[in-house]
Amino acid sequence: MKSMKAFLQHGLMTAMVIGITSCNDTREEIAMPSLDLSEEHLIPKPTKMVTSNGSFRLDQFTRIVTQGEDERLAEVASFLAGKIDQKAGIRPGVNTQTEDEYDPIILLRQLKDASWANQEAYRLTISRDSLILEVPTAEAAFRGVQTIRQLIPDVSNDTLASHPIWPVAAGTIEDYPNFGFRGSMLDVARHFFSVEDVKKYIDLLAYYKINVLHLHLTDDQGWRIEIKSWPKLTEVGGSTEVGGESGGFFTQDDYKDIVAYATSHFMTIIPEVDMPGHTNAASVSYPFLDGTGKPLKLYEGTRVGFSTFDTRKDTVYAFIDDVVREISALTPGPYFHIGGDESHSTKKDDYIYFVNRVEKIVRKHGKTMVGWDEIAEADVESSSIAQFWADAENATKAVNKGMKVILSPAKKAYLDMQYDTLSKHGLHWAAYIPVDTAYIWNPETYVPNIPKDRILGVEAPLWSETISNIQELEYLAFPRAIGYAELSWSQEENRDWEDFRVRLAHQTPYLDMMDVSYYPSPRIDWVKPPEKSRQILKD
Ligand code: TNX
Repeated sequence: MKSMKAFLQHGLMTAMVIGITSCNDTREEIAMPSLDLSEEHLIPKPTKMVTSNGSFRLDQFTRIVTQGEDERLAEVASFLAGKIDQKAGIRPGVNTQTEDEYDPIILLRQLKDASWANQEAYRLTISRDSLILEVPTAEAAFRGVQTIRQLIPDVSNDTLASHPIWPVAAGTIEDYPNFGFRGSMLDVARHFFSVEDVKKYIDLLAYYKINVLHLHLTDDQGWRIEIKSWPKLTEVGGSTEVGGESGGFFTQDDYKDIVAYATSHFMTIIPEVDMPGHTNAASVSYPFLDGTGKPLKLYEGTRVGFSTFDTRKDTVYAFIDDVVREISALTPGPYFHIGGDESHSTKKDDYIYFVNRVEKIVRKHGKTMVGWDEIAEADVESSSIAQFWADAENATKAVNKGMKVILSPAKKAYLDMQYDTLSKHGLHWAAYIPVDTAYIWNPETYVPNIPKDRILGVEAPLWSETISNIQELEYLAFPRAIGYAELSWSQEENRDWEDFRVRLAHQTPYLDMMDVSYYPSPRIDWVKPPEKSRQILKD
């Protein structure tokens, strides 16, 4: 009964395609249902989809095969096998010997021709016996695999054959990202979050094709990354957090673990050491860094703008050189974020001098400098990147200097803003940001006069003054982060709030399977997860 209901939920059988499979030496005729690919609740919305009749047979006989020279393709195939297991309870073999030529296959094929729109572009061709994912790179395969995961029904159909089958809608998908940079930021400084918390956040973001995680590692309230040459940063500066709780920090091994996990999800980690303001925790640990001359003590409040490094001391730059060197050596991604925001206690000349000097240090260690939009006031190189959060004039200044910008407008993209006046967590200094407001804006035109090719992408920051555990993190990040994923991946003409809100409503089986404490916004008609996926969870 249950599975029949699920079957009807998933799509009506409008055409029958007869196939033959072997099952324990007996041949079974399987009539695969015709499902409508365009009705699937994919997020982000793909660039182009064409429906064809029928569906792919995902079942215990399905195997995954890889073709192509990129070594990481097999890694992506194993990732997919694991996720199919998590969702359906069957684990396809990867590159196993052919058992039966009638077995359905998922083929990940690398095609290195010039016709690809982009290094993350992929093409999916889904028919009864094969699901073919064609890609230029393993990275693109990883993005396409997220689409495959979303296409697999939450419950099996147990009436098509004597074994369960998960029919995947047939047709073709051609897809590529709107922006190459699709990010979120997590503030682990105001409140510390564990390696496990960060990994779970990576899991959730990667499912929606986010490919950048920026970690705000230091602030007035805490220094959260071990620096071997300056051990007091974490011993002293890592000991507290907002509200007087006990703080914490990542050892270098922890950080390596996070970086490796991100890499296995084709995600770039951007480390941020916020300077010359937001530096109280560093200055309490090593008072020579301080430029305020005021008494120093650990800080557990939420004010900003009271701290600064001494920008005219060479020893301060020697210290920064060590910090940038140690973190850069552990970071495979191209970026190092120097913060640079809200330096209200730094004189303007000192601020400019500081940013110019730190930029050279970042370059010396092989990284591209990123900073909050205020850095555009300094004489920065055109290859550096400004992250627009508050001041559109700064963003324009940056573009006029030839720099690219990351869009994180606080009024639209700040995950720490409350949904409304009733929100349990969050701030509202920039705006209340309900789920629709978060989605209904165009990064392409939000800042007037910035051409699209100057926009690196979109990043949604999650500041942690008001959240101290993973449930609270999830409450603010979800479901809004899912909307930012679509804003940064899907082309403008494919984005539509009414269409999105229906697809978002159908994310509940996934979010529940992942035990995500999302905010159940009343603006969404949430779909409850089917019984069977709850059952799998319990097993
Ligand atoms: C502004 S955004 C800040 C952060 C706060 C955040 C709270 C930015 C560059 N600076 O220090 O945590 O507001 O929403």
